[in-house]
Amino acid sequence: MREFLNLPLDASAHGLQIDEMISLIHWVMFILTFGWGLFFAYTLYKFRSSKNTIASYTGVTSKTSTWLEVGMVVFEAILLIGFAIPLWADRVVGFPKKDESLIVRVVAEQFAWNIHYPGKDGEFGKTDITLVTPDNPLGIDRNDESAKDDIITNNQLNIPINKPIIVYLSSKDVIHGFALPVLRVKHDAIPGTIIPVWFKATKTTKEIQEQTVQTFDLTNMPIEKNINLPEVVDLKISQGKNYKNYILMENVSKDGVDLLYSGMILDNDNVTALISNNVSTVKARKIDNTLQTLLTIVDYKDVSGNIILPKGSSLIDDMVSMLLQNNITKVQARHKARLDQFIFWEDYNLSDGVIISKGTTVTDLNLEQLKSSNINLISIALATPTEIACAQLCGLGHYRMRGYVNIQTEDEYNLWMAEREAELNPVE
Ligand SMILES: [Cu+2]
Repeated sequence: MREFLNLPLDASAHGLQIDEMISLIHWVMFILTFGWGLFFAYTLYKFRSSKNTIASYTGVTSKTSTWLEVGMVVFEAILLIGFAIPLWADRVVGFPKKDESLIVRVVAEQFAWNIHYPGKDGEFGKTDITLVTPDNPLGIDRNDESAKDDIITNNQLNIPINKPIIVYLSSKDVIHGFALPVLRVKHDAIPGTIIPVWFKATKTTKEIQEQTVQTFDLTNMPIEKNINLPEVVDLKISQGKNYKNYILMENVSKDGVDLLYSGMILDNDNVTALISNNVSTVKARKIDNTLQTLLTIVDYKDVSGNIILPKGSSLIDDMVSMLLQNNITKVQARHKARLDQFIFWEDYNLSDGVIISKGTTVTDLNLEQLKSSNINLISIALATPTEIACAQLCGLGHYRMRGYVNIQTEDEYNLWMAEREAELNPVE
């Protein structure tokens, strides 16, 4: 069942229990759905109208269905009392000893994770809401004795392996969901409350990365296409119509004064401006957002032969307008490979002597270079397999709310912490 559910990799001490619980619940729900489905079909057959022309006023007299229901209640009670509650109790009561753990504060905000380490003294320094600035997101008071050695990081939680971690979770604005999928941690961050969460990592980020290594065959790259760009039309403007999916292709001027500029979207305000200035026709084109997912595979030049859009460019709105203004209406492009969450897991020597080294982010440009050097099989791994995600829709920028956990060996962690401390007290 665990393989079937395709759960993310597990790198925590308590993850197996959670996964087993999830599997168990899926099994039970599968049996329930299947069982009740069969029962439903049986009753449809048994009480079909051709055999039961007159409604029975006594109904079913056997106790089978009652016992079935009682059995289900007992079964679900066992699941809840026997498995789920003990597991939850372990998470909320069985906290590790503070002096054996690393304690950090995580303060969520739209749209970032602020991490606060207490520093050498183990005491979190004072924070003050009036001191909050973009440079001091937690409003830490550096004049406070215990605040002097505190370390603050943004979207980066470094932790040592095999050591209990206690996170004091809170939020500055709305409810966020602190989620560490590979560590099987998920808890809401609620403004005004501090919620302790604990876990222990059993694999380093590097080890997890190693497990995500996969081979990618460049001959499977998305297929090349001939794309027709949207047509530039003379658009008649009239009151009350919606032109929002149109974009201007020429400046609009009246009596030598520019009213609107090329590239503007014909929203209600712009249309009103046109109408009140008696402009009835404009040059415009439709917006096509699907073009952004494409990359050009040849260079595009203007009439004098200058490259205006090199091979490998994204067909974003401005570029599409520029091509159309140069009377280019068709382009050769392919879909982006969408591998930007991966890094290369080997060094590659290109034919022109350039080396793409292990750890570099996979980009479409790199892939083109590899392809032209006839390297087709590449080895890639997830760049941040241990991410901090927000599990609550907390606003329009919610999808940007990403941090990462860096699970390190104890030595690596101590070194990292020493570097942060040195940054705090630069040697004169
Ligand atoms: Cu959030």
